[in-house]
Order: sequence, then C-alpha cells, then structure tokens
Amino acid sequence: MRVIDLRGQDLSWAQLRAAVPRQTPQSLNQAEATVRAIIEDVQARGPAALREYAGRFDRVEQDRIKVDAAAIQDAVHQLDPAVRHGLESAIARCRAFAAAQRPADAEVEVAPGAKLVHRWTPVARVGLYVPGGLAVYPSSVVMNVVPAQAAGVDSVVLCTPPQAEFGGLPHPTILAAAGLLGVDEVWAIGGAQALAAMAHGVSDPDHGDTLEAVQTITGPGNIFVATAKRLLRSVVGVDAEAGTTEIAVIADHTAQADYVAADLISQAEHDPDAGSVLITHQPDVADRVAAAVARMAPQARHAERIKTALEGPQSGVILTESLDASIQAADAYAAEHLEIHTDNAWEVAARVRNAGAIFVGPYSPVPLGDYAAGSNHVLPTGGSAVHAQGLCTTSFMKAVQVIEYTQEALGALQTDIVALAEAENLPNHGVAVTVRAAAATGGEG
Ligand code: HSO
Ligand code: ZN
Repeated sequence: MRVIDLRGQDLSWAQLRAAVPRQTPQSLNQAEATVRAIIEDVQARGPAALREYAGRFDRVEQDRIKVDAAAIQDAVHQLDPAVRHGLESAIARCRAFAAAQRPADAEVEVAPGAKLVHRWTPVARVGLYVPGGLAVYPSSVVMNVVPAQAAGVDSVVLCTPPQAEFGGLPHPTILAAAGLLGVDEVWAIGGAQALAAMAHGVSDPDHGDTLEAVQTITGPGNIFVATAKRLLRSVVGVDAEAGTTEIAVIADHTAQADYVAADLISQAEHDPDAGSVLITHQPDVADRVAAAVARMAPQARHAERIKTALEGPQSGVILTESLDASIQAADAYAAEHLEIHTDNAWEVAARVRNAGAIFVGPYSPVPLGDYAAGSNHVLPTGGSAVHAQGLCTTSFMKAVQVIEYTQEALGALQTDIVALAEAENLPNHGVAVTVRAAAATGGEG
C-alpha cells in the first residue's frame, strides 16, 4: 500500500479532498448513448426488446420474462440450511433497525389556529435491481427489500438478470432471498433494460404478465445500471450510485494489527478497484498493519484481486500528525465504511461527520455490517458521504406538508402576505387572502 504522508502540511479542505486516495472516476458519458438507446427501445418494443437483450447480453433464449412464483418457492426449499439461517437472522435484525427508523409525523401550531403537519408516507411501488454475473449477493436483496417493506410500500418488484447456467432463471440464491422476504414479483431482466422496464412499465401479453411502473428504483449495478439511473432520474426516484466498495480505518496504538489488516483485506476482496485506506498518526501502527497485510493477503482465496486493490491508487496509508488530523482526513475521504480502532473509540466516532457507516471498536468489523449487524450495506461511495446517506427506511418514504389555518389565523397574516405579494409583483396572491377577509366581514366577495 502506498503511503500518503500528510505530516507537516497545512492543507485546506479542498487540498485534503484531493490528497486522499481515490480511483479516477470512470466516465459515465461513454455509456450514455448506449443506455439511452436501450431505454427508448424497451419503451417502444417492450418484451421483444427485453428478449433480444437477454439473448445478446445474458446469452439466454427467453420465453416468459416474469419468474413463476413456483420457481421462487423451489429456490427457498432448495436453499442451503446454513445460508437460510444466515439470511433469516440478517432479515430479523435489519427489520428491527429499519422499523425503528420510521419517522414520526411532526404536528405544530405555529400560531393560534395555524396548524402544520409534516406527514410521512411510503412510496407506493418500488423496484429493486440485483445484479448477476460475478457478484451474486443475496445479502443485497435483504438490504434493499427490508427498508422498503419497513417503510410500508404497497408493492416491490425485483429485477435480476436471467442466467444461462440456471436455464434462463435468475440465480437461485437471489430467488431464495426474495422468497424468504415475501417478494413474489421477480422478473428476469438485467442491466439498463431492467431499469427501463421498471421505470416505464412493460407488458408481456404472450404470458398475461404486466410489470407496473414503479416510483423509486434502488440497487447496485455496473456502469450501465448507474447510467440508466442517472437518465431515469426525472421519471423515478433513485438511490445513490453506490459504486465499488471502500473501507477506511482510523487506528492508534490500541489497534489490533491483525483485525485491521483482515478488515482492509475483506473489502479489497470485492473488486480490484476496491479501496482500502488506513489512517493513523502513529507510524509504528502503520508498520504493524502493513506487516499483517503482507502476511495475510497472499493466503487469501482472491489474492490476485486483493493485491491489485491494495496496490491501486484508490488504496493507501495516510500518515497524520495527530488523532484530530486523522479525523479530518477521514472526513475528507468520506468513506463508505469507516472503522475506529482507537482509545475511546465511541467518542472519536462521534466527532466524524462524513461516512456511510461507522464501525466502532475492535469487535465491529465491516463484514458484520455487510451481512448481519442489522445496519444497511447499501452506502454512499466515492466520497459522496459528504452529502449522501445509506439506504434506510426513509429512502422509500416522502413527506407531505399539510396546512390548515382558521379564518382568524389567516386574517392575522393578511398584511404580511399582501406586502410580500406586492414585493414580488404578484398582487393576485394577495387577493386570495383579502377576498376571504372581505367575505368574513360581510363585504364583497
Ligand atoms: N461490502 C459491500 C456489501 C457486501 N459485502 C455484500 C458482501 N456482500 C458494500 O457495502
Ligand atoms: Zn463486503
């Protein structure tokens, strides 16, 4: 891992943001023309277009695109019992945390007779995209479906690519996870075409199937999926473009080098582009962790991928002057996952502003959150944690503001509203108030 030595430098926020290790962003523009054409084609030709893409991209000759409910139940029955146990325990903890995130409505009387309500409602119907290919993550089905259900959405549809290996059905573990969660509408559609189908809806009259359009789409995916989300943003709500996994660790002399090394390696295992970053103000801590990484990484099943990730420009060791400076560096990096291995870890964590999720202390490794902690693993990457948050119950909700004033309460504001309406040269805004005052005093309406 390369070393970024920030000691003795007095960097501005912008300089610090530029100094932290990061992958050069892939250009989304290249994919844009392709994805735009796919979206238009799905809108125009519906199932015929979807079958054509299944042949071209997934090498599957597709008849029925919607997955039969019996296939979902079969997948549940054939699921490895240990995996089933793991998924069920994850579902239970995620449900408990997601239920607790349901926001309360706020009701305020800002003046006598002036009532305001901030009323939360779930999105009616949501679509979840689960990628196929190399990354088969049933855990991601849990992470997307649970908060949607906790929000109280009316219906969920899941799209995931058809797999030649499984006779054109989606991966059985994905189907099983959907089944365990009670999701019964699954369509075998992959990539940008899946997002187009969910955003605009599609009918397959040959089988009497209809995919009703959704209002929000979440879920990870490759560059084509990310581009589709961007292009469809005006049609549907989308979650953040959660990209390649990253982990940062703030460590001091109390850190167990093996724990830190194991966690840095765990996320590097996802992808050669994954980012693993150690931040410390104690060079001997950096040395100990580097030694542990050097010992553990070559023995990993995915040693090649891990080596590429750890040696890439997106990974590194940041040396700082002090714990304060480490916190600042972590804020500038704005990690998807941040682990704190320091004295008084909880207090250090409380001082961090920017991270998708913070894992506090020696016994809270990121893979705990990836699978089983109960927190969500769909988190903002690429430094977007400065403004974005991970998937949660409110990602599938929206608030509507409800207003009710009495005649007296409105009357009390008449002069103010008329003055502001005049200032904006919109006098009939004022009339909407004065006409009521006139009616109230028996004057002309
Ligand atoms: N670390 C990934 C999530 C994941 N890990 C799924 C294992 N499976 C992004 O947070
Ligand atoms: Zn992971």
